[in-house]
Amino acid sequence: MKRILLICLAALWLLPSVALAHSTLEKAVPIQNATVTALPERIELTYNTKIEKLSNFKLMNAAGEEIEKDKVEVDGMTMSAGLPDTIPNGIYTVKWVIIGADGHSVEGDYTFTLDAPAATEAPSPEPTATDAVSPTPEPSTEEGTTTNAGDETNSPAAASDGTNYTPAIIIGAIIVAAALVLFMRRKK
Ligand SMILES: [Cu+2]
Repeated sequence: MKRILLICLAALWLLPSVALAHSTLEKAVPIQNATVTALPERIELTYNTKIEKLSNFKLMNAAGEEIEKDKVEVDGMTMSAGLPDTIPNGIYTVKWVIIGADGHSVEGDYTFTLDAPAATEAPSPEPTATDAVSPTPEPSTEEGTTTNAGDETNSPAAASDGTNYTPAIIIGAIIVAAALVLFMRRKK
């Protein structure tokens, strides 16, 4: 009886340490729940133990869409992946699944907020500025393109018509004028 009790006590005493033996996320870049003004080059997750190569993570935006990033590299207690140069401001979730040192699969997630000041806001006024500038050249270029388009479809025919008729009319007029001059001269 005493033995069983001891084993039970030992088991109870051991249970929390077994639970603690699961690998857990210890350090993250960007930091959990942080608001960052610039995106780091890589997301880097460091655990309290070595993690297996199958460990992986995803970066999701607020809409739950996965953000494309480089392949996850696992190195000892850390896994990381390079990020795209720019992603829009917003709340992002890092969803990770690891195979810990004890062979157990552990998953978790955390969020961080990207709030880059000028980098993402500057491009939006610029297009409106160019929009304000472009309307004045645009009509002229539009006219240019429409007349060009018209030339391409109409003027070859019109030009060939013109070159067919006008010289003929001019030549005809010259012939008539010459004939008139000759006729007048003969009459004299
Ligand atoms: Cu475990």
